[in-house]
Amino acid sequence: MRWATAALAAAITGKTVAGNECTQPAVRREWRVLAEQEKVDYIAAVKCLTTKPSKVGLATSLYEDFPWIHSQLNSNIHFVASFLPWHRWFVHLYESELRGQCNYRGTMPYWDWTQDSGALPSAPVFLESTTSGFGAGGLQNEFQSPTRPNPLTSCVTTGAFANLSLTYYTTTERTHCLNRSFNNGTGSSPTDDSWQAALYSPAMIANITDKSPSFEKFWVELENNPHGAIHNSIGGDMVPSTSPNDPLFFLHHSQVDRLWWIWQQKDPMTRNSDYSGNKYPYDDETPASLADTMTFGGLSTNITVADVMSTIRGGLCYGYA
Ligand SMILES: *[C@@H]1O[C@H](CO)[C@@H](O)[C@H](O)[C@H]1NC(C)=O
Ligand SMILES: *[C@@H]1O[C@H](CO)[C@@H](O)[C@H](O)[C@H]1NC(C)=O
Ligand SMILES: *[C@@H]1O[C@H](CO)[C@@H](O)[C@H](O)[C@H]1NC(C)=O
Ligand SMILES: *[C@@H]1O[C@H](CO)[C@@H](O)[C@H](O)[C@H]1NC(C)=O
Ligand SMILES: *[C@@H]1O[C@H](CO)[C@@H](O)[C@H](O)[C@H]1NC(C)=O
Ligand SMILES: [Cu+2]
Repeated sequence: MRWATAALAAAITGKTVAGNECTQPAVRREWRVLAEQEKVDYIAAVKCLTTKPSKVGLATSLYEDFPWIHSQLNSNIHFVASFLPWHRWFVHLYESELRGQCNYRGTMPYWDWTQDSGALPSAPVFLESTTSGFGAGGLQNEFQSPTRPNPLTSCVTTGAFANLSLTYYTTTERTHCLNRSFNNGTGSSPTDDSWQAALYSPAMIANITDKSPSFEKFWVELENNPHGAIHNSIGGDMVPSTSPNDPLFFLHHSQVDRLWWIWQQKDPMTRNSDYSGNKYPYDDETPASLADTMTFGGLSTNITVADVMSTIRGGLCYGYA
């Protein structure tokens, strides 16, 4: 982490030089430490993506390419070893489009939800500011509208994304509002209470990052527990395979990537190439390898897992503060 601290003052953008060497990694920061203007700029850039044309041949916007592609590839990118590397590059692609298409000058923010465990809906990301907040959860008794196709839909009516209209729901078209309904769990197990707080508490995260000796152990714990709990506790659009419909998806996955980065920083020489597990879902026969190809359906060329094992090599040049 030494270099990240040293570079903090100087680097807003990562610099790469010939040979793809990253000399000055960009620093990704937590949402709540951003200045108000930085939040405004980030959210304006996200909204700008909804006005740019698709890169993958859809009739919808560049913004909607992300949920669509994620959903198309859903079964290849979850419950497999490439869960972390695939999502690392996916978040990087999103950040690159914000910067390249929408003049965003900052870095990808992350949302450290450990700070909100036990009080999820009060997290600052859910503030209702129309310029700097992602809005609160929606209401199920909200008015009927063309974008509310079923009574269980909780349209977000506050914050900067109050009027966001989304086209895709899993692999089908079903135009709908941004749907967000906090899920307090069923109460059937201790972790179901308080928005499954125990699954992403600081203690749980410390346990996962400190006590996972191998990539496989670390990834499985991270994907199944905190990662899944945040998707399920926010509910609505964060649940189906089109979860990148909710702009919070990217702050969530930036945090997931950060936890991997933290785990790697504990022993970079070993962990920047520690990769193992099942290549395909629910298949113990085929082991994953660093040479495996990952595909992004038109958002990017194919890359290998090895390309993204380090955040300061290949096409990547960032770290976290
Ligand atoms: C949503 O649309 C309504 C009606 O057009 C408008 O008054 C409001 O400012 C919009 N909200 C946002 C966050 O764009
Ligand atoms: C969620 O469950 C917890 C624990 O049972 C409870 O303290 C809290 O009040 C509940 N919150 C809501 C909004 O239902
Ligand atoms: C911490 O991790 C160890 C090893 O994975 C596990 O056995 C234990 O149950 C975990 N404790 C908590 C509180 O999650
Ligand atoms: C909104 O989310 C709820 C579950 O959280 C789901 O039952 C409902 O079908 C969703 N609505 C749409 C339009 O996706
Ligand atoms: C990219 O990867 C996909 C899936 O592995 C494969 O079908 C496709 O042929 C690859 N494309 C190129 C240009 O290699
Ligand atoms: Cu995903």
